[in-house]
Amino acid sequence: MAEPIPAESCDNRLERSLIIEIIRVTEKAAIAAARLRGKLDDIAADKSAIEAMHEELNLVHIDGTILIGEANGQSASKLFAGEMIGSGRGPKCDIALDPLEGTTICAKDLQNAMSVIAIAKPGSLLNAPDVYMEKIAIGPGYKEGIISLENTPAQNLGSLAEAKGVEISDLNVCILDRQRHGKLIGEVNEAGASIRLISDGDLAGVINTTNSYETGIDIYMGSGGAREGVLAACALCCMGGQMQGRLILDSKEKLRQAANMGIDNPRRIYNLSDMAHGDIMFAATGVTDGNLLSGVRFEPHQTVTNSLVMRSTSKTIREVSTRHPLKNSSN
Ligand code: VTB
Repeated sequence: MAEPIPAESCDNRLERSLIIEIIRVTEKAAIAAARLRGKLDDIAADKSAIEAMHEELNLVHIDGTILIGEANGQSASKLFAGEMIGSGRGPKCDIALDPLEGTTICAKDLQNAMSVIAIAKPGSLLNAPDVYMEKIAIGPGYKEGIISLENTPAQNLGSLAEAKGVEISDLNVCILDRQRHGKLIGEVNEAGASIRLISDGDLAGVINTTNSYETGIDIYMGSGGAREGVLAACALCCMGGQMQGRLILDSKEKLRQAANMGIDNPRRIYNLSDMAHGDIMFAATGVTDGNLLSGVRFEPHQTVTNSLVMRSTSKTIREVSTRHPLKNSSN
């Protein structure tokens, strides 16, 4: 008979076999979302991914608490922050997740929609409210502190160009295509860098900085969801890189929400390790095709998923392609 799993078995580290368990979770959510790919219904796609992730995550042997989850009260009565999740038989952990990062991308079948989860030892992730976050990120291999939210875009681009031994005009900056970024886009353009404007999905935008030769993206700048910011920090914690984030608390309500979550300095700049540190596992499965991951492929007899799974402690990065025989593909 199988031994029960002792809750203390992972006192210092999360059990590494959890890696394979969390891929199942994002695979399942990605397949569910991909069935609604290109159907122009972002709410249905999101809901489908939430349901699937919720079901699968509850089978994983963890005693988990969702820290970064779905916004409570929207399509999500599941996977909201504060929800206890997992079988309860296993290590205590905090979870950040997004069953469908890029709901609109999925609905329009554009690039880089994915299903994402990160699990961490309790207390290792920033408990971020559902607001925007200013972000700046670069990949690994540079001297610490060469970019900062306190610098102008031109200063950051100058430092990065110098560190890379190139001209600013050789750099490509990923920015979300939003009106609020008008000033930033103008300054980056003025400084001479190229810009890759993305319609959504700044998590992929940040991750893409870790492999600039392949993705063509050297640096991420601009504001997006704070929760996506924490997920991006989890990914960089595993892949290496630098990132800063600052919450945008531009109303009394948001300030109150943040204060209730223990954020006493609303202008604080969070470094990568303030947003995510320690023992973190991160998994992402592509929903639509992207330069990071291929999307779910439905074939006559199988469904194929592509995932990325990583651990901060070992810094292993695995690319997992899974073939799900058709009868199991919705299991
Ligand atoms: C941001 C970004 C996400 O949606 O949350 C964005 O972080 C929403 O921004 O990656 P707007 O409110 O300006 O539309 C994504 O792009 C996709 O979830």
